[in-house]
Amino acid sequence: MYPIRVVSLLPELVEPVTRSGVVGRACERGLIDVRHVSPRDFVSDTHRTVDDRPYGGGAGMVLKYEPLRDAVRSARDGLPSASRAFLLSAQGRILDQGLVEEIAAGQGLLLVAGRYEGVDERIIEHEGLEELSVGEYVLSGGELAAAVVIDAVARLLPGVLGHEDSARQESFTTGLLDYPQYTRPERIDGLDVPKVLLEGHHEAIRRWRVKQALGRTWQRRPSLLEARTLTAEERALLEEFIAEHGPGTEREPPVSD
Ligand code: 9D3
Repeated sequence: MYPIRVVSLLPELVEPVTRSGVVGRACERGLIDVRHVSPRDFVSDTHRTVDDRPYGGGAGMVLKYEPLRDAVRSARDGLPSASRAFLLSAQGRILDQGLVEEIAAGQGLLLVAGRYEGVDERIIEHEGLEELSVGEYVLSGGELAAAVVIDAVARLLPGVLGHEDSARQESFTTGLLDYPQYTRPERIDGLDVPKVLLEGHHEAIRRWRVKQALGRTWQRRPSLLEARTLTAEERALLEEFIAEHGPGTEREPPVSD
């Protein structure tokens, strides 16, 4: 059982991911154990105050150190001491599949979700938190980011995915964008399923899929191809794709700074 502890003022934003779908089933089957701890349960003043005004002035409020520290300590109780511990923060390292794999290879996970304008900075050092972002856009707090981390990590844990899906993680198209998928009917609104997929020639289907995955990656996310050494077959299939679709127009514009 892989333990996950979430420190958050709004657990109701995280909980849906633990109730439905792949993660929901993993929870039901006891493969992961997600528990929530609220900083509000660690304050005793009449208004149960968890936030305060920022030193130095400015807009918004800051999550107070003490309730957060006490919630983190409580959440850590029973977690293996080697567990990674993250503060979800727009200032953090951006999550990628490599980090997801590292987290899933560990023994447990602590996630701290901030709210308001942020948390008292001292909590990061004192509790040894790593800061983690889920991408270059602005959220209203860390809870949805925590849900993203839980979902991405849970699907890598032993037994969470069925045999078919876990085999797919090791497939010939890993590190590439997905090839297109189709299901019945064969023709709808004048749109046809590619003929090769209907003919039952499994080797031809495999080559078509690799070609599509390579072609789409080349068109949409060329940086993924640069990070990958292509086999002779892959190079040939990508050349076919480019010959059929033509270069130009469809590539990502160069990144400017
Ligand atoms: C624009 C940044 N701040 C301006 C002073 C305000 C602010 C925006 C968003 C302060 C906190 C937040 C809350 N964001 C998160 O907690 C967060 C986040 C995100 O916004 N983007 C990507 N990943 C993450 S992880 C946590």
